[in-house]
Amino acid sequence: MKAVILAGGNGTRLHPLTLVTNKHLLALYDKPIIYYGIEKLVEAGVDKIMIVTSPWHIDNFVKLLGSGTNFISPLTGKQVQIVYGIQNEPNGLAYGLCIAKEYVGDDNCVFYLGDNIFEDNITEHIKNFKGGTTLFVKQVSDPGRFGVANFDKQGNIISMEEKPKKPKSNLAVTGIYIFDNTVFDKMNGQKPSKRGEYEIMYPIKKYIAEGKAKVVTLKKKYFDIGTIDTLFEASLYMKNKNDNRKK
Ligand code: TTP
Repeated sequence: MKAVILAGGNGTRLHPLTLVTNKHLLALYDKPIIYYGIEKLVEAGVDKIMIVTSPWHIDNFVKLLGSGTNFISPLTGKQVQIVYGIQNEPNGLAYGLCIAKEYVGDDNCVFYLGDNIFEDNITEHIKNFKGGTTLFVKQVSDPGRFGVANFDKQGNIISMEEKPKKPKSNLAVTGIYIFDNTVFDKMNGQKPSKRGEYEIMYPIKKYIAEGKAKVVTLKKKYFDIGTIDTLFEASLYMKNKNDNRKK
């Protein structure tokens, strides 16, 4: 399966670290943030990736990752293919995904926000994907800051709430999604939201209305690198993991 990694955005909460560079190029312990996502997707069987970023930072991504030379697919034993897309303005996740429309073509795709760090192995979920959308949720202590999905015992999503005041569960929607090819049609005619962004919730709500949205709960460690504190916390976690491996 192909993947589209979003690596644009403003990174305002990480100022001044992101005043002259892109959040996904910052160090998380011993690697740039973008490496972690690529490695997890490659582990899960993805061997073609489009990285969508801003015109100001694309040159640095190309210098760092090139055509994917440092990443070998465990399935094919061949180099992973990395290509690039440009999002002129950080005008929303759905807009970023639309840039990859031609690239994805008739395939399904994993859509991944490059500042998400996760440890679960998602190989089976990609292999067994049967269409619709799969969202990955994670237990958090403050679900009111996130999108929260309400779902039945089979994992079918019934409804979704953005930053709910009274969350019905503590399972937050993360930045890892699998979409079938209809996601692009589902974004047709979309207008920017009140905050001026093309929201990824727009196509997701259509999948929910069709009864084609499922959730998978992540069990292992997960970080969303938005702030200096989460960047520091995730770096420390990776250092401890690395130290324990050496023992
Ligand atoms: P956010 O964390 O919502 O935004 P941000 O990274 O710009 O940070 P801040 O809120 O501090 O300004 O972005 C989530 C992910 O999506 C992140 O990996 C950046 C990416 N992104 C894009 O690539 N394009 C976009 O238009 C937006 C809004 C985000």
